[in-house]
Amino acid sequence: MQLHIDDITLECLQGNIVRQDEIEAIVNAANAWLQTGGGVAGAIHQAAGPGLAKECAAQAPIQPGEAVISSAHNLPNRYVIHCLGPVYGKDIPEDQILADCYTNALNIAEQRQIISIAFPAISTGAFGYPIEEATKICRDTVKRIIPELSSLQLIRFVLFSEQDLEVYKNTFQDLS
Ligand code: AR6
Repeated sequence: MQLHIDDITLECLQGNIVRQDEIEAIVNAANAWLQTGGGVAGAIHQAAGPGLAKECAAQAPIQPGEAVISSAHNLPNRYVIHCLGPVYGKDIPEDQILADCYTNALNIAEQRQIISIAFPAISTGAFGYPIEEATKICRDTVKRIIPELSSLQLIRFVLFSEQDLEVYKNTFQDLS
């Protein structure tokens, strides 16, 4: 699914975050220590190689809602932007913290004049955020920030499962 708002293209597709070859920056659903883990963090660190964890160690730990940027090492991308999402029911207020992840990641991308970024569904795996609620926060946050973007041209949402893609498609179609 593709949407065009102002000069920005929004895409929702099913796939693997480490296979977004033409995207300049991919976003990691990180842990506070910016080390490997399960899900997205495991896939990103495995594909990037050990240099990623080494580079990231100096910036850790990060707080829920925070985002930091690193190079992408052996990944096909130029950068990885690492976001620590809220643990659902624990990091309060989780909606604000999740919104901060998207805002901070997009602001860092703008500062670096990045033109394309791909997000996974932050916090909706090990951190337990219900996908429908998380997707609405993602949509509303991106909608709010779009008028401020000048460098980014493509924002892609990469969903691992077909069901999650359906939720994204249904939620984002409200924007068109
Ligand atoms: N590509 C795209 N999406 C993926 C991939 C992938 N390769 N793998 C999983 N997903 P999660 P969180 C989906 O758990 O909830 C880690 O262990 C997955 O189906 O990666 O923010 C870290 O070390 C889900 O919808 O991130 C942290 O401790 C979404 O990506 C913790 O998990 C996010 O799932 C972070 O938890």
